[in-house]
Amino acid sequence: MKSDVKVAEDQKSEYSASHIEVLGDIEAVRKRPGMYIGGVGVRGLHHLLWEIVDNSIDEALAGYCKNIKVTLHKDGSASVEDDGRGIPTEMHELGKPALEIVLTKLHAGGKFDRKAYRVSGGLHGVGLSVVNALSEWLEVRVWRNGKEYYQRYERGVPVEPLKVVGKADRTGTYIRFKPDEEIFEVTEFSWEIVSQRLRELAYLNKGVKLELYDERTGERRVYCYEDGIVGFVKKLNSGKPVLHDVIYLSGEKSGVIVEVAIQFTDTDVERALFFANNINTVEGGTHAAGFRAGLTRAINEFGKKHVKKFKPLTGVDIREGLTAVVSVKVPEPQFEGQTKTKLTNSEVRTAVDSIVYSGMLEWLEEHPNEAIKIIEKCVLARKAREAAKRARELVRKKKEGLTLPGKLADCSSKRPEERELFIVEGESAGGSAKQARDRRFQAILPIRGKIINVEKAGMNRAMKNEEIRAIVAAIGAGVGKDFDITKVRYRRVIIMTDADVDGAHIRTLLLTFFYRYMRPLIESGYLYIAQPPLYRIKKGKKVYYAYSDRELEDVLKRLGDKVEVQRYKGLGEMNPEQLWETTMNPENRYLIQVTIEDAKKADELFSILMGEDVEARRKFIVEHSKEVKNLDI
Ligand code: 0RA
Repeated sequence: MKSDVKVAEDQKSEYSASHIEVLGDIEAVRKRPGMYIGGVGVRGLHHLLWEIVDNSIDEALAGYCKNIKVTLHKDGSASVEDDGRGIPTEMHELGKPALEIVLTKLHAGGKFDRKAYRVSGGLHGVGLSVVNALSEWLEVRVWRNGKEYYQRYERGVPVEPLKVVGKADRTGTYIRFKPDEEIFEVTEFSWEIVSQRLRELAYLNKGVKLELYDERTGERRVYCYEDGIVGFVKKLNSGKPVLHDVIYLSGEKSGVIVEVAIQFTDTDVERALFFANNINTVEGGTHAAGFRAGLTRAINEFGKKHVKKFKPLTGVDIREGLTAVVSVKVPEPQFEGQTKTKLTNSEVRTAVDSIVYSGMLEWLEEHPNEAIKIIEKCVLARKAREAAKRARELVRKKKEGLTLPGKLADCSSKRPEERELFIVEGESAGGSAKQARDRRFQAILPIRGKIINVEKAGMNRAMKNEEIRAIVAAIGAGVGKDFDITKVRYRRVIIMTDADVDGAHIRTLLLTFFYRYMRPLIESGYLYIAQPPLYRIKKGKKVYYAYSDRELEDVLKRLGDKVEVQRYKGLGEMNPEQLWETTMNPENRYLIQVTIEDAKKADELFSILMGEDVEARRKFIVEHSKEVKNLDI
C-alpha cells in the first residue's frame, strides 16, 4: 500500500523527461483557452472555479462528500476543499499517480470517471487539467489512505512529484489555484457571482453544505438547504401571496432523476427555472417541455373530473403566477443552443412529463381545496387574457375607425381602387355570392331582407339597426356629417337584390339610406346596382341570358324554335357559377351606376311609401298597384 509514495519518490529524477508528453495538451489549452472555458473574461475566469466545485459536487452526488468550502484568497487565488474520497493518488498505467494524470491530461476520463451524473459534456466538465493549464500555479492536497499528499504545478506542469507530507485521519481534496494573468483579461473573483452560484448549488443539492469565505473582505457565508429546491421556491416566492404550500414531486425514469418544486402565487408572473445536472439551462429544452406538458395535462384532467362546466385551460393560463424549479440529473446530458444551455435529450421529456403529470394529479386529488384555488386562478387568468385581447382589438379597431361586421367576407386586395363590396339580400344569396366571387377584389356583405325604415327612424335609430351598422362598418368611412369619402374601403359598392318586388323594396330602402346618410358615395359614382338576368335561354347545349324582356325577344328571334326559357325570380335560383358569369364577373356583368337623381327618386318614392303622408301614399299605391302587388305596408 505504500507503493504510491515510493514510486513517486523514485520518479523524481526522471521528471523532466516524463512530463514532456503532457506539454502538448497544456499548450493546446493555453493557445485556445476560449475553446475550453468559453472566453478569458469574467465568465471564463469563474469557469475555472466551477470546474473544481463541480467535481466536489459530483463527489457529493455520489454520496461521499457533505462539505465544500470555497475561499477567495487575498493573493488572487481561489481554493476549494471538500471531504470526499480524495482524488485517487494510486499509480496509473502511465507510470504516474492518477492524480497527476487527472491534472495534466486532457479528458482524463475513463477509469477515473465517477459515472454518477457528471456535469461533464455540459457547460463545465472540461476537466481539472484545463484549470491547471490556465493557472499561474496550482497546489493540490489530498487526504486519502491515512496520508496527506501534496503537489504543486506551474502553468500546468508539475514542479515536483506528488509527495506525502503527513498523516491524515480524514479524506478529501483541496485545490488552490491562481488564474494566469497572461491568459485572463480579468483575474479578480466576484463575491456576487460566486456566492450566488454556491447558493444555487446548495438548493439544487439538498443537504450539501457550501461555505464561502472571502479573505479579501472577511465576509463569510454558509449555504445548506435540507429541503433543497423546495427551499429554492420558497425563497423565490418570499413576500409574495401564495395559494398553497410548495408542492414537491420527484422520481426516476429511464435513468433520469427528476425533482420538481411548484408553488402558485396570486400574481401574474411566471417564474420557472430549469436545471440539468446543476446547470441553469436558460434556453430550456426537453425537461422544460415535459414539465409544461405534464402540468397542463394534470390540471386539465383534474378540472374535467371535478369542476362543473370546465373548459380546458391553455398552458399560458395555467402558468400565470407559477413559480417552479425543475431539476434533472441525466447520465449523458446533451446541450445545444447559442450558449449551450438547452437540454436536448429526448428521454428527459417523457420522464419529466410522466412524473409531473402523475405526481401533480395525485397532489390535486389529495388537496381539493388548494386544487380549486389553483383552477380558479387559471380561469381568472384566462378571463383576464381574453379581456385584454378584446381591449387590444377594440383599440386597434378604433384606430382603424371601424369594427368590421362578422358576416362580411372581405376581399384580400389592399388596393382601394379595385376593391368591390356587394351588398347582397338574403343569407342564401349571400352564400352563393361568397362562393361565386373573386375573393381577391370582391367582398360580400349579406343583409337580411327587412332593414330599417330610415325615413321614420332618423339617424340615431337607423344606426341601432344591425344591418345598417354592418353596412356603415364595412364601408368604413363613417355616416351622416362624419362621412368621409376618402376613407371608403371600396371603389364600388354594389347593391345586389332579387329581380322581384321584395328585391325592389330592399333596393329602395338602401338607396334611401345612401342618399340620406352617405350622399358623397353616390355623388362620387361609387354606388352601383347589380343586374341579374331575368331569363335563361337554353338551346341544345348553349345557354343565353336576357336581362330584360326586350333582350329575351331578341334572343328568341335569333335562336328560332326548340329553346327552353327559364325565368329567374331570385338570385338563389342561380348556382354560384351562373351568378358569377351573369352578375358578378366584370367581363360579362351589367352594373347600373346610381345617379343622384335615381337616389332622389328612391328617396321620394320611399317617403311616399313609408312616410307620414297618408294621402300621398294612397295615391301612389293606386297608381303603381301593378308593380307593387306584394308590398307589405
Ligand atoms: C476520480 C475518482 C474518484 C474521485 C475523484 C476523481 C475526485 C475528484 C475531485 C475533485 C475535487 N474533489 C474531488 N473528489 C474526488 C473516486 C476515487 C475512489 O474510488 O476512491
